[in-house]
Amino acid sequence: MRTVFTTCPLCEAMCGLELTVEGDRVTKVRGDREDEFSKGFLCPKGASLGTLDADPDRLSTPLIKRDGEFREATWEEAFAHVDERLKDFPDRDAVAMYLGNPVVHSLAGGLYAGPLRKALGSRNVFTASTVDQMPKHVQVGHMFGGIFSIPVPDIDRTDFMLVLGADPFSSNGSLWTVPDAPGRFKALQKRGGSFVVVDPRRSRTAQAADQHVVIRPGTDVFLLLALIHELFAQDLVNLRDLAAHVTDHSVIREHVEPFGPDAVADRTGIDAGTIRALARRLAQAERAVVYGRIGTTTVEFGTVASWAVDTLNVLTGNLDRPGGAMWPLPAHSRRGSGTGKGFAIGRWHSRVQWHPEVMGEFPAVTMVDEIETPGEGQVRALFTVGGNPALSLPNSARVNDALSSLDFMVSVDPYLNETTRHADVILPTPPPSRRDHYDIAFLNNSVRNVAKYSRAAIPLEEGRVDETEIFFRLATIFSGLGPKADLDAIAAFQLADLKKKAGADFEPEGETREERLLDLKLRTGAYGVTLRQLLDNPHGIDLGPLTPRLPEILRTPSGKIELTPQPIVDDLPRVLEALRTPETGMVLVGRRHLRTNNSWMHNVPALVKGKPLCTLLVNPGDAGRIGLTDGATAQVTSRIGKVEVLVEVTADIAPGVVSMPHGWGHDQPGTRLTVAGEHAGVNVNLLTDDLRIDPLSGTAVLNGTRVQVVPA
Ligand SMILES: Nc1nc2c(c(=O)[nH]1)N[C@H]1C(S)=C(S)[C@@H](COP(=O)(O)OP(=O)(O)OC[C@H]3O[C@@H](n4cnc5c(=O)[nH]c(N)nc54)[C@H](O)[C@@H]3O)O[C@H]1N2
Ligand SMILES: Nc1nc2c(c(=O)[nH]1)N[C@H]1C(S)=C(S)[C@@H](COP(=O)(O)OP(=O)(O)OC[C@H]3O[C@@H](n4cnc5c(=O)[nH]c(N)nc54)[C@H](O)[C@@H]3O)O[C@H]1N2
Ligand code: SF4
Ligand SMILES: [Mo]
Repeated sequence: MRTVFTTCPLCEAMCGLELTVEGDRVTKVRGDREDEFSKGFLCPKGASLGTLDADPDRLSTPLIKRDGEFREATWEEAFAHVDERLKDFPDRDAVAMYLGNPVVHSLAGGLYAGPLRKALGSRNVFTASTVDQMPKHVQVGHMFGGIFSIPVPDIDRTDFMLVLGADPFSSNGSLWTVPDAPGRFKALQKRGGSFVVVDPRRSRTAQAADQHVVIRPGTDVFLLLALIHELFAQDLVNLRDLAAHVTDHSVIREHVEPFGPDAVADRTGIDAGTIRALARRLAQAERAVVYGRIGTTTVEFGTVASWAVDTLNVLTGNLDRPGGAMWPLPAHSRRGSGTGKGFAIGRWHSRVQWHPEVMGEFPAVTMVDEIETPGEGQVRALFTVGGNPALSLPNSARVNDALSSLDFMVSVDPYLNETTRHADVILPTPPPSRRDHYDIAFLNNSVRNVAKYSRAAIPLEEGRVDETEIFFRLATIFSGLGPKADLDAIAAFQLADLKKKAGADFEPEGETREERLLDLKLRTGAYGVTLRQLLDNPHGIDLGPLTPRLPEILRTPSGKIELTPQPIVDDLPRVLEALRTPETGMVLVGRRHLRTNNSWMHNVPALVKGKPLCTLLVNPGDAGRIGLTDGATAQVTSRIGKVEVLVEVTADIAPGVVSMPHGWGHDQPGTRLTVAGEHAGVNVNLLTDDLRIDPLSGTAVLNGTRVQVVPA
């Protein structure tokens, strides 16, 4: 029996775990109380890591489909098969790749997702970002110059926080790595501060808030613009130390002129007095911060709304300031120079719908167009990597049809699920306990600067292949080096090159290719931390609270924060038109539950037991009018499709709004998900509309779908 300390890779919170390992099994999971960052916090998902790890449905060897049936294969066979079949697709654009959420949660993804995409050399790259946070990348790209320069709420030092379209008590934070978010919100209240939640649903976070502002879905952009309007109207703008770092802020006033509180009250469902008071609270708090997430990004005006969030942080002088919105500085990153080339989209366009590329990818919703539409450059082969587009993309009935029409498909995934059942080859990734961990992505969003590395809690079994090696191997296959290239030699060559570029005069240390790469990044990083130090500190190293980063963080040509980027200004007439278009009728929004993780953890018994989680929340008034009762089945219809779903009548959802979580619908044939199959639920993306996107970022509109609800 051994105790091993590691980091939970399941959500963005980076909780430290204390694992009890007996033989080759994790038999107990506790929050690591000595973890420098999470101090023992643990949620039910983390607690189930041992069960998830040992899930009997988890694939342990590659599968190759022959004559319609999956057969087990060796890794050599699987890679050789992929290499061979790829020769049928000499046009690289005919081979697409979809990268899903778990890719950002692994060292494999952190180090090799970029090289993998590059090696493939196809323009048809899609990721879960365009059903999630792409508006944030685009907005910070335009304003600050760097697509990853997303400031996060410094919750531990703020006095007032305005939260829109996020439920961190359930999601544990997003684009915001904040272990024990509930504890931190409560601490904020305890020290005399407060927070307000804007949400059409009384979420767990809204229940704990000092004020819950109920909003009509999809209208946060109007509320946010009205708040900016009020800062000017009530003479509350106060840039404090930011004045030297921003372009002319006074011009914003004119842009938000049509969006006064009286003009937006009807459309948002929030009275003008509430909006005015909110603006005052925000401006008058000594330290305040605005934070928006899913309800502000997977909506029609996601990029403008995201811009408005950080513009409020600027106009109240709360950007880059303790207690405001601040930029972390991870140990593997270096400080910037303060200027750069800036950011633009549309360096190339998609073949069918002419969507501009954003961060080198096309909107996930258009993957289907590229598969379905004949002609030169048509996608005929697909690699899915840690993604379940068959459930997670809008109009998933169409996605399913498209996947089944492909000539060749490979999935890098531990499960035979709704997506991978369409694959010809499945390359299974090892369970969490078997892999080394360092959070390349989430340290960028962390509420404190910390560093932590942990080696696999249990060594990988003989003959199994780590995800880092799967990525590397595929990259060499894409590069034409064949299925048996000498990875160590290539890695040594790359490391030498990187060493030279970084001007490093030391030999990076580590037991694996990835450790040496990480050691190089760390030692040339902002703090000069070494891999050795991280190995000696299994609870992580605290590098202190976030510190101001202006102007060094900026990468705009002007060396200033661009307050009115042209693409944002150009989108405002569309926002105004929407404001003037009255909207009535029932709309559908999403939600998350603490015991779920998108589509792929419903196979863990402890997480799906008890009351069904996949229900349609209906307000009592609406339920009475429609003739629905608690426990009844409703038929929900949208432009796209029709589903039948279990009803939960509750005053927690606003009138005129229904809510349904995503990631369910595990009743598809040909999968191997025993437990999830018994708790199938219904796929909400049979209703969401693949034609609705935020054009500035290519992000799907997942909230505010128009639906009709009747008894089934
Ligand atoms: N209607 C609606 N739809 C939504 C959302 C919503 O709010 N409403 N949310 C959207 C959001 S925010 C997101 S991020 C997307 C997620 O969309 P996806 O990323 O497409 O889907 P996930 O459900 O995260 O599926 C993850 C896949 O990775 C596999 N996997 C698990 N662990 C590993 C691993 O270690 N390595 C590899 N290679 N694979 C692994 C799982 O088996 C599963 O197949 O869904 C989006 N879809
Ligand atoms: N337990 C759990 N944690 C997760 C995940 C999970 O599936 N389960 N997924 C992870 C992923 S991939 C992500 S991206 C994050 C997301 O993290 P969050 O953004 O915190 O996610 P949600 O819990 O979906 O909260 C979104 C809230 O927005 C509300 N909402 C919907 N439409 C609107 C709108 O138009 N305006 C406003 N103001 N509110 C609206 C919903 O009612 C909901 O309460 O969570 C991550 N963490
Ligand atoms: S909050 Fe997230 S990181 Fe922490 S234990 Fe739960 S799933 Fe893991
Ligand atoms: Mo996400």
